Order: sequence, then structure tokens, then C-alpha cells
Amino acid sequence: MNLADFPRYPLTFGPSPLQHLKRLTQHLGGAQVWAKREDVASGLAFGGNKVRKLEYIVPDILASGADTLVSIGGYQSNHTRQVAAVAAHLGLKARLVQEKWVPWDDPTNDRVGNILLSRMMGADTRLDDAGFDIGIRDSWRQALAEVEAAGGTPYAIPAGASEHRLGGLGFANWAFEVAEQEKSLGVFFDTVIVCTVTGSTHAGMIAGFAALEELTGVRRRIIGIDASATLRQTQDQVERIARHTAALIELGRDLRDDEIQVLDGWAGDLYGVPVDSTMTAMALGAQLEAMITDPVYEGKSLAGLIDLVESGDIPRDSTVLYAHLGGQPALNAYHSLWP
Ligand code: 5PA
Repeated sequence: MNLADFPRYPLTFGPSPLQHLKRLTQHLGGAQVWAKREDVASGLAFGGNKVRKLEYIVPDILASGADTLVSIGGYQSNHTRQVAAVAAHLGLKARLVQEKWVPWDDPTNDRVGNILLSRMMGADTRLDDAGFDIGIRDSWRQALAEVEAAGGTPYAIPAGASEHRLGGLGFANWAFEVAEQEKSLGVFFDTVIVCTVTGSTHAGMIAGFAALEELTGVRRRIIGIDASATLRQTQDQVERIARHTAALIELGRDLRDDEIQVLDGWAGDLYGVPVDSTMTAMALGAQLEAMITDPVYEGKSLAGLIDLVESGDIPRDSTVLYAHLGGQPALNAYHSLWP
């Protein structure tokens, strides 16, 4: 099946907007920097990258006859908030396992931001002490079993919707959307920067841009910036999901190693805990462009972009696209970073 043949249930306003970050570009003194804004692309509870993944999963949810979406993330998971939003939008229930993925001891961490929004939208949020791991968790299997035992019909959505058969399609489609926008704006993005943790955002892009390359012969660099601080697992997951998604959309060739690049260096030691480069990047985005990023994901990928542009690794004559994947609600739990 071609990508265009997979059913898609629209959850966004349309293509996410592109923005030329002129002041940031000038400040860095290198490549032209643009952003594609998933954080302002949907009316569902502030949106973000999971909304685009879920656009391709909703048809399967509806066909399954499920009444409860079951998913998992950290206390401040953006993903579980977006699952809660889609459940509300579809008139379904949401059962969310919220683990202690981040040793961030702010007393508001399990009360404000994303988890607050999920509760407002009617989701059943259950806290669990388990730490960070992007793999399949027992607590999630348990939640599925409990929904069934209570007479419900669960639909399983793994962490970040990544290990879902259709999880990569949303961002494969993103690649084609970028190509359309390039045509109408008369720009070409030779480099894309994307934050990667559970992997299907980056992996979907890899598959989608590879499919575009088959049509146009044009190559680009798709650079994943690791924010998991467990590089090996994230790299493996990106590779696996990219290959799976490429096969699903019938790419017709294997992916080359140079198409799968996850860079290390901006995650710090721990998922969810910002380091100096994260703080600097968040401040630059906010103060030069009023572009708000979070300390868990987007602040880290923005830090990667800044270093790669400043060092000339991304050359001066490049035009680079920063995928802004959302995530701002978590900022509430990080108020102590700006005392
Ligand atoms: C997340 C993920 P992937 O998980 O697809 O690699 O995306 C990384 C990412 N930016 C990037 C933002 C704002 C994100 O929320 N968030 C997870 C969550 O539970 O919120 C899946 C980890």
C-alpha cells in the first residue's frame, strides 16, 4: 500500500505552519533556520506530535469497537495527554499509566501541566513508581487486563504510540507535507532536526523522506537529537520502526545506514532533566522568537540545532527545518528553573 492509501482521520487544522526564525538565524550567524510547528497545529488540548501519529491510528481504533484507550508515559507525558484528548474527541474513555520517569521532585510534578489537562478531559490517570524505560511495560499490560476484567474493550497504545504497527505513518506523511509547502514557498530544507525518544516521529520522517527521494532523487539529512539519555535503545527503536514503516509504505528498497542518524550530546545524563545547553536553547528560543520550548524534549533538540549551526556542521548555505513537536504544558512542573 502507498502512504496515500492508508486511512487518516484528521485531528489537525491542516498542514502545520512553517515559520522562518529570522532573529535566531541572525543570532547564530550560519544556516537559515525555520520551524514547523506541531505545537500550534491542532485544537485538541494544545496538540503536538502524537496527534499526527494518532491520525493514522484512529481508523483502527474505530474499527476495533474499543471503548477505552489504554496508554502509558511519565507523569508529565505529552503523549498520554494527547491520548486523553483524542479519547474525549471521539467520545471514548482513557486509562493512563503515569510512571515516575523523571526524578524531578517538584511537588507539583504529578498535578499540573499535562496530567492536569488529562484529568480535566476525564482520563483515568494512575500513578506508578516505575522509572524511565521506552520499552513495553508490565504496568501497561496490567492496565489493559484490568479494563477487560471490568467489562470494557481496551485499545492498546504503547509509549509515544511508537511500537504501534501504524505509529510511523503520521511523520512519513509529514515529509510529503513539507515537500508541498516547499513548493508553494519556494524554499528547500536540506536538513531536518527532530527530537527523538520513543522513535516513531524520527523513524516516520526517515521512511517518508526516503519515499520522496525515490520520487525526486533529492537527498536530505534527517538528524534525530536524542533526548532519552538511553541512546542505544532509542537508536535501535528508530532503526526498527523506520525499516518497518518503509516496508509498510512499500519503499521498495532497504534504508541506507546514512539515512538513520541519531546524535548524542544534548540529552544530559537523565531523561527529563535539563542541562546548561537546554537552558540556553530554551532562553534563546523564547527571547529571540517567543518560541516556547520545554526542558524535556524540544529544548534539547533546539540545543542540538544551535550547536550544529554554530559549529558549521550544518553549513552556512543550508536551510534547516526544526520540527517543533509541542510539549509546553510540562513547563508548569519546571517553574523552579526560572525562580
Ligand atoms: C516527544 C515524546 P518520539 O517519542 O516519537 O521519539 O518523540 C519525542 C518527543 N517532543 C519529542 C515532544 C514534545 C514529545 O512529547 N513524548 C513521549 C511522551 O510520553 O510524551 C513519548 C515520550
